[in-house]
Amino acid sequence: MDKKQIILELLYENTGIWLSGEEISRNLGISRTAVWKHINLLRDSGYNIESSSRHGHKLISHNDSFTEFEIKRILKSDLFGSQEIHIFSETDSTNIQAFKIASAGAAEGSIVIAESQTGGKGRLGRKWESPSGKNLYLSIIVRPQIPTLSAPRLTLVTAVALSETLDSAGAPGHRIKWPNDILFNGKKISGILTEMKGDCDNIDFIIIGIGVNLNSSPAEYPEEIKNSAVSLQEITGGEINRLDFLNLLLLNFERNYIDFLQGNFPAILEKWINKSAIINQKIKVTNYNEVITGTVTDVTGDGNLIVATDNGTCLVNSGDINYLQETLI
Ligand code: BT5
Repeated sequence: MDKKQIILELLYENTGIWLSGEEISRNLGISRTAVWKHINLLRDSGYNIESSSRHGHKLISHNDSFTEFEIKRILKSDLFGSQEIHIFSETDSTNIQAFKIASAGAAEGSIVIAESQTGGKGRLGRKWESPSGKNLYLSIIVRPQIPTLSAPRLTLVTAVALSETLDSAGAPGHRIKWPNDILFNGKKISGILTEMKGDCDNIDFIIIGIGVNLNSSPAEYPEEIKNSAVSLQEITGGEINRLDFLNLLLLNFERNYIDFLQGNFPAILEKWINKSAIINQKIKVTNYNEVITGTVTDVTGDGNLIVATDNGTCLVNSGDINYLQETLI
């Protein structure tokens, strides 16, 4: 561990208490001038540290930016976040970076986080707006030993983990929208983009990309989505601690993912169906140039929709849906 990290640990152990420069310098075997240098570097990376020539140094707070130290300090999950952690202040897309890292061999449980994305990806070449320093842009690397055809189930597993996290973070009134959105009062708070490397027989890895609007405000979005996006802060009225949210999300994801690997997908799907309230909904499905309208009568064991239309029953396994008669849950 480098000296800066050790000083940080000492400061955390003594949060709110003065720690003399002399004690730190003795502990680390470095000069007091070197201690000041490290303290200043910590300030630059978002730590609010009070210093006095008489008393020494005291940690007051941290500004909520993502650092490996903070993530490791806060995470309670066993696997996710325990492997490689890559943090970018700005990158094209955390999914693109995760894909590169996974291709180079990163283990299951590795994560990629960015403060901002210049090319945040949605599905089908769409864009995910990613204002800086406010939200969560996360990609998780998984390497499940499952048939390739079961891979799309992971989007539903992730949606359930997100939904449980939003329940405890102050937005229990949200709704999962098939296949990969989370809405609150009809506005989008989160989206999931699952990408895979593998062939018909074998999955090499899957990247689960999650974007959640945590502290952004409408002013930070382009005109097209100003009225259709919402953040958790707007819902709860208070600032969201992004590290706490990340911890909760990874814990919920880990629990559901292990459940999924152990063959309990039906129970996860049931939670998904409840939170999507999709059964009996009248919907319009757009899939490239094809549009169908009808009523959802059931959800298959894989999370596909069975839709009764005027021309018979259809199985819907991709596309975008719109509710024709909005029923709030
Ligand atoms: C999604 O696509 O909803 C998947 C979004 C996944 C984003 C994460 S961020 C971390 C990781 N790295 C990436 O590069 N991506 C993932 P889709 O269902 O296609 O929805 C995209 C549409 O949502 C856009 O066309 C906009 O209408 C809308 N949109 C874009 N940004 C938004 C935002 N921040 N909040 C709400 N709606 C947004």
